[in-house]
Amino acid sequence: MSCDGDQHTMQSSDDVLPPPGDIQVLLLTLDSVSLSWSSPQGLIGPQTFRVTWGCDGETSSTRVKDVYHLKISSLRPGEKYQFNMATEGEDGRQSRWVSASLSTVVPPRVLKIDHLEETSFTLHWSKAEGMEKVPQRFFISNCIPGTDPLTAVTDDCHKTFSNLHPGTKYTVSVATVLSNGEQSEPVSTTICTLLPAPDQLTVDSVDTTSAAVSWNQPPGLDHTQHHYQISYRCPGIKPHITTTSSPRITLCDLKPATEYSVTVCTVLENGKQSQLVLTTFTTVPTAPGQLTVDTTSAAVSWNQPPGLDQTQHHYQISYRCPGTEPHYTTTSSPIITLSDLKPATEYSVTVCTVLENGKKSRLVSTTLTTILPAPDQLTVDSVDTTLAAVSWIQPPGLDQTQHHYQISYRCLGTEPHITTTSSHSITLSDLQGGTQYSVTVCTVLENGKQSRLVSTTLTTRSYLMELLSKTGLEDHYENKLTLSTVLEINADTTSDEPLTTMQSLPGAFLKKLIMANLNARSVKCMSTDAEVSFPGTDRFENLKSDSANSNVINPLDLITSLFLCSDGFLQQEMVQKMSMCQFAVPLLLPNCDTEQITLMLWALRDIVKKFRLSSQTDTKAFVEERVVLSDIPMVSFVRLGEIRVSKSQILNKLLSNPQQYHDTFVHHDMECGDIPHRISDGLVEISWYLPCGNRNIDIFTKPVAVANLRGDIRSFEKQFSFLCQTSAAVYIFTDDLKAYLNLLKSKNTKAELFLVVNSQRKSFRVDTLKQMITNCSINDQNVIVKKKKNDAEFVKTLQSSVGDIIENSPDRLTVENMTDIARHSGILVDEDRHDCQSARKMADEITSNIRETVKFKDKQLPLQGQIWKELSQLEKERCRLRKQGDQDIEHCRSSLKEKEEELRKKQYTFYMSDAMKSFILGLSGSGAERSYFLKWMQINLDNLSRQNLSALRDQYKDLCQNSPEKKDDIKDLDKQISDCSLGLEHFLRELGQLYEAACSLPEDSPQRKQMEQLPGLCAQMLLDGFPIELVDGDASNIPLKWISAVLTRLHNLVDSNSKIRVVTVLGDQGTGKSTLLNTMFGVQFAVSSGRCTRGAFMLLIKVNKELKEELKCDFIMVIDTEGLKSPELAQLDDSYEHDNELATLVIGLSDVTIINIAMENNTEMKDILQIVVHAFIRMKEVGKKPVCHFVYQNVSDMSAHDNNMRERKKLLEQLNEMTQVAARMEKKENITKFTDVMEYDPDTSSWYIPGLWHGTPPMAPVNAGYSEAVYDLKKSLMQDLIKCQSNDDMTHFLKWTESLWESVKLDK
Ligand SMILES: Nc1nc2c(ncn2[C@@H]2O[C@H](COP(=O)(O)OP(=O)(O)O)[C@@H](O)[C@H]2O)c(=O)[nH]1
Ligand SMILES: [Mg+2]
Repeated sequence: MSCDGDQHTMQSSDDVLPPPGDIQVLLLTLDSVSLSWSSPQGLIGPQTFRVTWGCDGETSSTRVKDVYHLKISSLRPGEKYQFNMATEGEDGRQSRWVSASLSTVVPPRVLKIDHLEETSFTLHWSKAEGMEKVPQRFFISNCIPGTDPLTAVTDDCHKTFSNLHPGTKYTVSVATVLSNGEQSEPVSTTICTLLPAPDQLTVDSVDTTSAAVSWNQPPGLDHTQHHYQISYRCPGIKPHITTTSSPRITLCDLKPATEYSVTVCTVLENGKQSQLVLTTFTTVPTAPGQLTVDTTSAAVSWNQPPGLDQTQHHYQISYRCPGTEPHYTTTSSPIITLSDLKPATEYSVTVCTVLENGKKSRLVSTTLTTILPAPDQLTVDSVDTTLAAVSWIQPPGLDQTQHHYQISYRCLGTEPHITTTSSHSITLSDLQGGTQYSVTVCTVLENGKQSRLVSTTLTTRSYLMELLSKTGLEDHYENKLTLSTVLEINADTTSDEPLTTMQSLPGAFLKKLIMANLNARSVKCMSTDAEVSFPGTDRFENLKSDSANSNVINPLDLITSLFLCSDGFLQQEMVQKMSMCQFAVPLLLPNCDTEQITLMLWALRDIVKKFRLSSQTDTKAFVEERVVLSDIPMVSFVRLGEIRVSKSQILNKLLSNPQQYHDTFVHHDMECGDIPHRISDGLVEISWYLPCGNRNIDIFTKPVAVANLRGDIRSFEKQFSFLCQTSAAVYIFTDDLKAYLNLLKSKNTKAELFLVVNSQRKSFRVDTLKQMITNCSINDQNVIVKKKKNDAEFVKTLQSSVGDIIENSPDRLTVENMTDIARHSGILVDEDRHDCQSARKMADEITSNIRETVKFKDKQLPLQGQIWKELSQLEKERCRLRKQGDQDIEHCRSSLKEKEEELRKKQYTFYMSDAMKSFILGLSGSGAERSYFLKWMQINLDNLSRQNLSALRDQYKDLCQNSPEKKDDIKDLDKQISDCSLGLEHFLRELGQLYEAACSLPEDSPQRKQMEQLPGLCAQMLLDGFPIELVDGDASNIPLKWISAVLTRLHNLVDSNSKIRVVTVLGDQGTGKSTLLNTMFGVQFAVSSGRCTRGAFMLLIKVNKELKEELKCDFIMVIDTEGLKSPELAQLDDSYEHDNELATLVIGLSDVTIINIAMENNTEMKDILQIVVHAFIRMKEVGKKPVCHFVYQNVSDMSAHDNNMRERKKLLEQLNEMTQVAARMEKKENITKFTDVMEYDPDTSSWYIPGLWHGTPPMAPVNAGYSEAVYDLKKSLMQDLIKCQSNDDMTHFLKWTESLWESVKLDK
């Protein structure tokens, strides 16, 4: 509390001392005041001051020393006082007075608000304490902050303010004013007027999910900015809050049949809120609602009306669709499922509540529309390359409703095709092969209403898969056809039934191909047209239909699909036979599905070709080469765009020797050649032209390989660029010059490019040709123009062009060396498969160490050498005791036995050689790897001996033919050849000797145990179709222990199902015995002109399940003999005896024996027969009577059979004579004629087979007549086998072999 005071300085008469400084009021109360001052100017040290105060003439005084403040009490309140002050000196001197005045006035207290209203309030206060009696008034100021104050003066202690703004803050201050005009400090307070709440809150309307609420604007707010805040909630839910500036609101999204409370308040701009006003309402229960609607049924539900919890009631429902009478039904629960509705129809449904007394509520209603059902169970029934059949089931409930279906189908990235049908299925046509389609179907009503879509996907068959399934090869796409299944004897083997199904085509093709039949490519189904054209039908009807096309296949497609479905070994066999037929063979095999291309190196690897260069003509020397290893230049022929001429036919003419045309390549004019190929485009075939050394015959004097790409190079760029990099020249056939200028432009090519164009075409223009030549930088000389209709001149031109290329091609690439380029171009190489590679490594490991064959055999295959020969002789001697002289028999035998045992021991001093260890390891591989290993061994060894032996063989042949009298030289050469030759059989022989030697060891010796696995390996080889040596012709012995162990293992391996029939061929060396068997059975006995191994090889052919019954056997054992020689040569050593033994043994073993006689070697025939008769007589002894066939080879005369009737008669007479002589020798007087010892009918058992080659080798294909004649013989053999009585299995065969061999050894 303070009061104002005024200070002023009073002048004194004596102005020596300075007065005190300014006086200040420190504190002022009703009856006291505290003053302070500062020390006088210029004075230092303690001072004394005199202070006087007074009012109304009444004064008081005091003196203070050394302080500068003073509290004065006991003043009267509300009075004005004068204060004076002076500095007093010690000497009594005094400064002048300074003075100040002030009043003891106090403001009012206890301010209180009363009657606060929206626009008014009353302020109360009390007089200051102690001033109750003092006459006073009050000064009041009232203001809204920020505005000018309103002032008033009052005597009362209260004041009422009115006409205020609602909800507004007012500051009111009050000060005391004394009658003398003195005014106290004001005291103030702040008051807020009330804000009015909304008035008359009303619920205007309530619905199921909304309600409208309104109110009046509260009074006094006309001029005040404001809005309203609404909050509403139902029990258990947080309130929703919203605002509005108008005095009404519609609340939405409410729950039906729920009580809501709503509050509203006014809100000012400053956020001040009025009191809340509240109301409640309950939303209306919902009308019936739809739960689910289906095609023929609908579930409808509603809320139980409020308030009926305790009252028995149910509901009545009525529903109808337009134009029908309503259905009525009742339910006690607030849900019902209406069924048997019509699909896609609008229904109206009404529900009312019914009380027990029958009183009904008002109706609530709703409508619903049943769904249009979509087609059911959409199924893809069948798919082929361009067609797909799709079907579905008519959806339920549409029986009475007119409707159809809309089908839409598309493949990725194309516009959908849309079509409609009224049936429940459709066949989509014009699809693309090997493509995925999505298909959707929906139901459509007459009014256009559509159901939801049902969809499915389908993938059309690829052309490849289509073809494979048509030809029954589908399963073999993954699971490749194997050679041994193809070679199996089955019902078709000798059947000549016409082919009726596509599925029979691959089998028929293979059957013919395996027999090297030139007509293999012409296999086709019997024409179905013939069947249906019975009299009366229109013969020309068939001309229109295209149906014949479904049952035919282009030979090229058949070949391609078979190669795609065959394993490496069958591929090799196919290639082998195709090449014998002079068919082109696949070099690059395409798979049009996977778009992979394979270089067929492995498949081609077994082709060995002979040819003679003109320089060799005089010496009769020739070149024999494995074609994939020889650097024969290759020329390729490709096509750009569509062309008129048949490129393949031109090539055939190009390659055909003048005297005889041959279809090397399949072409348009061949049977079925006009059927479009589906899967063979992209195929590159290869064929070789090889000279025979006769200039009058040879088209080219040096060998050349010709490659032919099927299809347009624009689609097969990979193949094209491969050919450009591997060929010496590429001939591009094109008719349309304009179109493809750019394709050749950027070609990276090593080959010389030739353009072959047809000036016969209308589109031919010289200027375009010129432009193309310059554009593609093709040499002017390298354009070959076909100028005439006739091909002859054109072919000549091509031939001379190719001839030039052959002469001048420096870089030549072997097929083997094409692999890098292939891999580089993204072309697979068939030999890259792991099992082939690992097998090759193992084989190479063995054969790469072979430097000199003789040394290698001594070192690595020591058991079969001299020791084994000695052993064999000892064994025979022990039986025959020819050299015994006059020694005691028993003593002699046991000493021989001792010697034998010593030799066995000696055998065992050789540890198993490295080569044999590796060989056994290779044989122990699994499945394909083992077969690859054996094949690689054969290939490698064959390559080696070709190098080593060719010269020796040449000499041998020369000597035999030209100077047979030089017997010693021949004998010497024979030994050399024998020593130098090294084949798989030598390794197998060594296996046998290892085993036999181990057999003489104690049973539990580890070495013996180790060898016990060997027979199993060899048995497996037999099952795999490899030939195994039965008689070692070099030692002229059978390793009996070994053979019996192998056959016993085999017997176990096939679960004792090892009944066998034996077919044997016997005949002079080089008369085509092996070729005959290979042609007949598709087997691979070694074929060679100068081979000098001797002995007998056996090989197993499976009999198919179906035929086992009829043939009464599981296998056919084929025995090929080698090295039977004419007696003069044989007598050089003891080989005559050997041959005799061999013949006896094999005839004894066989059910059917083929005596093979080359017609030109007629004179030698009887010598062989002599042996045979002896053997047969011995057979008679053991109760066996084999069938015998005489096969005369190289007889192509049609009348051979008739012409030779006399010959046959003579032969039979001679045979009978021989038989009698032999019978006498064998002391079998009851035997008088040949037919006593064997089944022989001179007419049916004689075969005249034309020569193998049709034309001049090496370009001659196999004579179709040869193949057919061999086939006839085969059929006859099969009949013999069926008639055969015996029922022997492998163990019988073994016993037979043993006892036969015993008897052979005993023979003197
Ligand atoms: N010219 C001609 N050669 C044949 C005939 N049969 C086989 N050859 C060939 O004669 C050679 C020897 O054939 P091969 O079957 O090994 O006779 P093998 O010693 O009796 O087994 C092979 O080069 C055959 O291609 C034929 O009928 N005519
Ligand atoms: Mg042979």
